[in-house]
Amino acid sequence: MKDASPQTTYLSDYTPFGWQVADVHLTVKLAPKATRVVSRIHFQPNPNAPAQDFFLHGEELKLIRAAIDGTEVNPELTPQGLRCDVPSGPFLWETEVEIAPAENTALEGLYMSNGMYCTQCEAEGFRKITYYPDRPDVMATFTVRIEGDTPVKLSNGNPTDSGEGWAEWHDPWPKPAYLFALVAGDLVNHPGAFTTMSGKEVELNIWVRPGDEGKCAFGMEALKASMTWDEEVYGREYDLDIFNIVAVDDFNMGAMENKGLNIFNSSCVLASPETSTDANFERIEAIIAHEYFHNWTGNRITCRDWFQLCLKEGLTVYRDSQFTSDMRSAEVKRISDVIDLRARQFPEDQGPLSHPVRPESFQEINNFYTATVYEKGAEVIGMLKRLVGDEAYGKALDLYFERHDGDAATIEDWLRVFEDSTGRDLSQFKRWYSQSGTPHLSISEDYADGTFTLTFKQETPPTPGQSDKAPQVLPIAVGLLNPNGDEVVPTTVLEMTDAEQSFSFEGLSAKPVASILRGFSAPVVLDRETLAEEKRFLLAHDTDAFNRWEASRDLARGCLFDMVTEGAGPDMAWIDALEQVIRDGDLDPAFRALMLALPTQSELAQMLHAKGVTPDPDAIHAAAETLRNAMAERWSSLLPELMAATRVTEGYSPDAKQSGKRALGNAVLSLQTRLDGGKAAQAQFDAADNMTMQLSALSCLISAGAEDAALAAFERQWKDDRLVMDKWFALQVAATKPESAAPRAEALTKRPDFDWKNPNRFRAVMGSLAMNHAGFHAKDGSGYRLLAEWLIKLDGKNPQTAARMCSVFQTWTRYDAGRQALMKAELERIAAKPDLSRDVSEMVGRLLS
Ligand code: 0A1
Ligand code: ZN
Repeated sequence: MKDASPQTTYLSDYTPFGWQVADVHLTVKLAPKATRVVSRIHFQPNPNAPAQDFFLHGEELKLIRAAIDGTEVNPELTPQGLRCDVPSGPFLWETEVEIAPAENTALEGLYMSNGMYCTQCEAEGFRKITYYPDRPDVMATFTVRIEGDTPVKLSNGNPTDSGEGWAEWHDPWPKPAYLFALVAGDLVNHPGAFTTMSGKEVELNIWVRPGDEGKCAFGMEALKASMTWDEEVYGREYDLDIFNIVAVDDFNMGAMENKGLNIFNSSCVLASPETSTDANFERIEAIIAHEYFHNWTGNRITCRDWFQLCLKEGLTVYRDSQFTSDMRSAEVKRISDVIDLRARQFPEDQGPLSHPVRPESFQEINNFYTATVYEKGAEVIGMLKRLVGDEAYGKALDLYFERHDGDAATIEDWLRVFEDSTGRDLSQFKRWYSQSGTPHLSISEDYADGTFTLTFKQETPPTPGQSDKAPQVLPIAVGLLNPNGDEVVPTTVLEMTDAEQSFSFEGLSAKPVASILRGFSAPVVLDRETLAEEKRFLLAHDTDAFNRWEASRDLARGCLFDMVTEGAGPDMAWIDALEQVIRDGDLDPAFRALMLALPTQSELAQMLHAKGVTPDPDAIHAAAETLRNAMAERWSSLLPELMAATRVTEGYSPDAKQSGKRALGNAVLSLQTRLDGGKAAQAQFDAADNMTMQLSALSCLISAGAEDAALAAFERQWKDDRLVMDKWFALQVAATKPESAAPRAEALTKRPDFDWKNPNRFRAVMGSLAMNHAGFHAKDGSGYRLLAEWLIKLDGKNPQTAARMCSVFQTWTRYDAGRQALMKAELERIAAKPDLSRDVSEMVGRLLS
């Protein structure tokens, strides 16, 4: 268990470490219950640091021996590390510690997953491996000797030597300890090779458990594509002789960018058509790219301290989204990213967990690997690029790599690069990093004498710890259409800096229709009272794909709002307007599939709350069902036609073209299921030869309540495949009717294969429960209760994953008094758990504050 009295760390308290580390030499003698780690570290005084005690982080370590320049010393031990008197000049520090990887269920530090040794050191896990200044601004070269009887032994950098029972690695690039990695086990590799732009040969490997070799080919191609893309678009070349990826089954997050040795949650790298959906393939491609891109944005240039996390994460997410846009459809990627931002980041920014993209304090840094740091952090970079232009962005990035290679940098460094290379003053722009909350943007329009004027007002509601907000720089991309649908003003980026600001367009022959915030050019909530007729016009004519989608989404939101609040019926005018888009065979099927999805029920709850209506999850669910039934009935003759048109006849490929067709076909299947009770879905399930078709058919059957036979067949077919069974666990809870969600989740937890210590399996059941909006918010509190019970249980084993899942309660103050009381009681029950981890304690504290 971690420290019982949580301490807060502040950005403003930053002080450099008093010593520099010249090099680190580690010998790791592996044994499940008693691994010995011998460290030899050359320290020298840091001339740029104030005087301080020599303190090294270390947690849950058994110190066997410590020595300075060969003489044994007796440091003072605390639960967080050790303090020791040291010479005033350079010295050699040596320790030997003992750790027990087999008993490490927190999956942080050195642990075991299915008999394999692996590490996770970001953010502060290295201190569970040995005593060290475990902070990102201490960078050193590492030499690692691994001893043990496993056939494969890997670490960072290049392999230097090996023999019977040992292997040595050397990483020539100075790095912080959070990028350290070690893997050892009975692994097999899927090999590959890459020639870099300067002609260097790089050996590539994806290491997996025997049996998984057949699921590596796609990941390998994605890796090569990422390496090529980073050379072509950012001029970044790989810098070691070897690049290894390892798949592990027990992992708290998606993947980790350790230098030269990326470690992946197996769900984020293993892929085959039979076991992975199109969405899995796309995600795997993006995560492989993300981790690879970190080699420059994160590793070569790292962060000075953990408050600067967005420096590497925002930029790397931005880079991976550019990559996906280039590999697939930029428009579809943008719409998907905004759906995700609104689903995950907006609730965070608009609730008790709201924090700036660069937080100013934390108790447990692992709680800040959030959608705000990652996804809003990437939006901020997108805005910067929109403001300075593509060419200036490219030049600024060149300067960033040139100026800061080898540095542990800050957001100030990042912005200074843009200021120096463009001559812009970015002091106001910097508020995007310090001010939390989502700005609301309202608009009024005026047309007179050929001049069209748009007046914008921005306002950010208060967030925890920030009651007053200053105006932010907003790039607002606008285009104007004339009444017959032709574009008269192409996309123009207006730069808003004041709380209220007007922009005029002259020389127009008629009042135009404005398409505002094209491409979602700034992460704001648009408060715009537009007539439904104008939205339908944009849905039909906008040249900007994002705004075309947004117009339809807005109509759907408005319709559901009226259904919930006024008992109105479905908006048939919207359904008919949408039909024109869905029928348009010239449009990308992936785009049409996105057009068919309704706003999520959680998004509707947020909208109702923002408009002063207490959201009723059951009423929202009922309205969404009624609307989807109406769509199905209205299009009853169109649906079979569309399904036929999306049929893929050639062999399976996860590429954008085929997966777009399947996405549209499956969106149509879910409507068709409402008409035929699951007949078409059952036929698709029986005939499916890939997971995309099999799983979407199963999902339809579950929604229709006709799933028993298919669920059993699926289980028989896939019971030995852990990742596929995660889907089976998840879907039953996510797609079932609300009243069954909690009972079903509870029943699944009683199965022997509910291995709750595996984060993927835990999330499959509990994460899906939270995704079933009306199910989680069941009026009797059964959803809240079940989740809280399991979070309490998980906290004792894996605080990080438990803490991250506490965020499902982040919207608790939106709901009615009864539900609020139930959720509050569960949060208080969690808070009262004896020995609660620092991770969960911080989350629950913030949720209740
Ligand atoms: N840096 C990784 C994410 C990551 C963060 C923390 C982890 O353990 C606490 C693991 C992975 C990334 O952005 O991909
Ligand atoms: Zn990352």
